[in-house]
Amino acid sequence: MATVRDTTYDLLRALGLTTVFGNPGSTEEPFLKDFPADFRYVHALQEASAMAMADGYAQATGRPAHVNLHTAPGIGNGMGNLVTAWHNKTPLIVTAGQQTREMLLIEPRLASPRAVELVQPYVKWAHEPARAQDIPAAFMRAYASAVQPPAGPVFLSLPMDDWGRPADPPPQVRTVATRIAPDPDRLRGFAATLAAARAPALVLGATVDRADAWPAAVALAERLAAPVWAAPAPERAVFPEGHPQFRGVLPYAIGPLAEALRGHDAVLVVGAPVFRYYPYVPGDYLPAGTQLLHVTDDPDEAARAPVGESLLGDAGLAMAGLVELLPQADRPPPSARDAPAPPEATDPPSADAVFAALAGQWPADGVLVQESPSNLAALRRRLRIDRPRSYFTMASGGLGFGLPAAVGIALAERDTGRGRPVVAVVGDGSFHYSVQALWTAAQLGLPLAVVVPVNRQYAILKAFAELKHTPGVPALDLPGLDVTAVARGYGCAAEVVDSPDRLGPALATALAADRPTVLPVPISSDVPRIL
Ligand SMILES: Cc1ncc(C[n+]2csc(CCOP(=O)(O)OP(=O)(O)O)c2C)c(N)n1
Repeated sequence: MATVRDTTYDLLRALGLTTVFGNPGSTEEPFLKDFPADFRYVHALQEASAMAMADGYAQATGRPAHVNLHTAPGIGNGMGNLVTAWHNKTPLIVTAGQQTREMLLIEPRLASPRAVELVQPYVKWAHEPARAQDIPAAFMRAYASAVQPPAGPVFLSLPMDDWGRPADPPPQVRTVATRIAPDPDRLRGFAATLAAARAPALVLGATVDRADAWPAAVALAERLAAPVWAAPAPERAVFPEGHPQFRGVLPYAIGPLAEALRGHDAVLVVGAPVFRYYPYVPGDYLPAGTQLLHVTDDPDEAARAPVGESLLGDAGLAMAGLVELLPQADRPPPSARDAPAPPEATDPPSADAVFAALAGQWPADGVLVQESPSNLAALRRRLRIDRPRSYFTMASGGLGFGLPAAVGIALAERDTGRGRPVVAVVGDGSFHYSVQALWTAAQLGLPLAVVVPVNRQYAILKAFAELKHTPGVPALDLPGLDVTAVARGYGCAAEVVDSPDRLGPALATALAADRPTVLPVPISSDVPRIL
């Protein structure tokens, strides 16, 4: 007779979920026992890394991923990157073992008495099945919930004694839609506003990339002859950044953002919150006389926008619909941005000079994973992303995502056969939050290159302290860290790159290797301004 475990593994097979990211414990062993040969366990040394690897893998494959963690303490370790997965809108099925049902009442060691509350509010659905036999159908429901818009993580708490119980007949393997079409009447209204605008602008968010909607975005921008910005702090690239109409990323503060949009009578925001702000710089949300139109597939995002008119719908369907409804604008398109001036040569080099060298050697099909807080503006100014699904960072502001996410993305590049080179740029502070992901990359033999700009400080926090007039904050310097030794300890190749000229050859060697390579690059300790 089939057990709950047999039926669950069959369902996971049918759903294409044969990779499990995780870190095992006693409460997971009954699920993992006799681990089937057609499944793969991606072993992370800590749950924060398991969660972000699964996130990166899901984003890069465009499919949900399964991450199996230890009961309450394991979930606790993974929580920071669960927050990030929620903001990234990544469909993750997070499962954790639970103590034996027989003992739950008396709360034995490793019981998670309020397991479904622990993960709140960063899941779309959390459940501990009332009966062992409900586990397979709960997986089916978890899958359907995770992938529907807005996609996101879901959680199942699974008592360890359930797996050997006799199963009910298997649940139906169901499908659900992952795109929602916009209301056609309201879309016509949006088109009429845009057609009547004198100087419209387009602001695009990460959902455009998630929805594979770059072609629709380019068609719409060209139809409107409008400038295009990326919405503030975007976690994905959204538009060909070398396109003459692309203006860069909007500032992430209220006053400066409104200032950047001055002169536009209609602003269409697609696939982003309105807006993702960070430092509080008061001001009007929009310049006087600017009307904002908002397309999102997330009802909560639509509800919390402080200004504008919102329309629910898929970014790609909405933009393609607008292209059909709009006449070709008869104004000249905006002219291209100036290329940045060559960097100044200093010793040690500026981050700007290092990123200029990186841009000069960038592989055409390269994938950039970024967690380099104070130097982000320099990186994005120098290195223009021109292809979809080629830039990833976290939407949340939580460190410890970039390095493990890059491992998951590099694994996805190998599994899908695309084989694109993956380069992570991770600050020397950010590097340490989920550093053990390097071991998984080494075990998997992934040719991941990790460039670490070493400024020996939390520079962005110094910039924030200056902006907010909070002098004397402790713990903003990072002496005594040996990135090379740490990387080698986890099985990576590592080599200090002490001049920008040497970055190109070092990168080429790293990307041709059969294991990950960490490249610390000493940079100047100048603190870039936060805005
Ligand atoms: C989980 C988490 N802990 C702490 C912070 C606060 N924080 C934001 S940026 C930062 C420093 C990052 O340092 P580094 O990676 O060296 O980059 P730099 O600012 O020097 O460019 C810290 C500690 C955070 N964002 N997330």
